[in-house]
Amino acid sequence: MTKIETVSIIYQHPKILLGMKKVRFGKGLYNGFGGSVEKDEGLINCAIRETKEEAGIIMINPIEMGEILFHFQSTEPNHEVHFFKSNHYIGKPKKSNEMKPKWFNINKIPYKQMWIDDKYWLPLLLENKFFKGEFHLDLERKIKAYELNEVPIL
Ligand code: 6OG
Repeated sequence: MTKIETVSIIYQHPKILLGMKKVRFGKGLYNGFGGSVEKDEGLINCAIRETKEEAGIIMINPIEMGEILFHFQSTEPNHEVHFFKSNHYIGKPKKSNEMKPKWFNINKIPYKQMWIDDKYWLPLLLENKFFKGEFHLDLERKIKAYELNEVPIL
């Protein structure tokens, strides 16, 4: 089984908006906003809905920058994650039950408190590069193997 999910990063140079995840998968880590795509919902609609639910803001013109397939050594299903970037939004970021939003300067991204894969794809996203990849994580959620490539267009 494969779960299809989105992650959205708000980028207003020189800052990005991340959220501290308070529940479930990735609890205690900063990540973009997102979650699983619902039945009959497109990727972009999922990205917008999840960001609204988790950070209270409406993303304007999110762009899909990358796609990564994650394999886990546990019973966790594979995650096919689609990464979006948006430079504009409506509203004011506020905390929800799932996430506590916080701005970070791009020179001070808290990679040590993020998923191990983030330091590979996030710099590409911030440089406006499209990417596609696959990561295999072990039981300690360290990287066993990975492949990540820039692609001309997704
Ligand atoms: P819920 O299923 O709790 O949302 N996600 C990942 N993000 C990163 N950086 N690395 C991963 O694999 C991920 N696997 C899933 C997708 C889970 C959220 O976490 C993202 C969703 O936004 C190592 O609703």
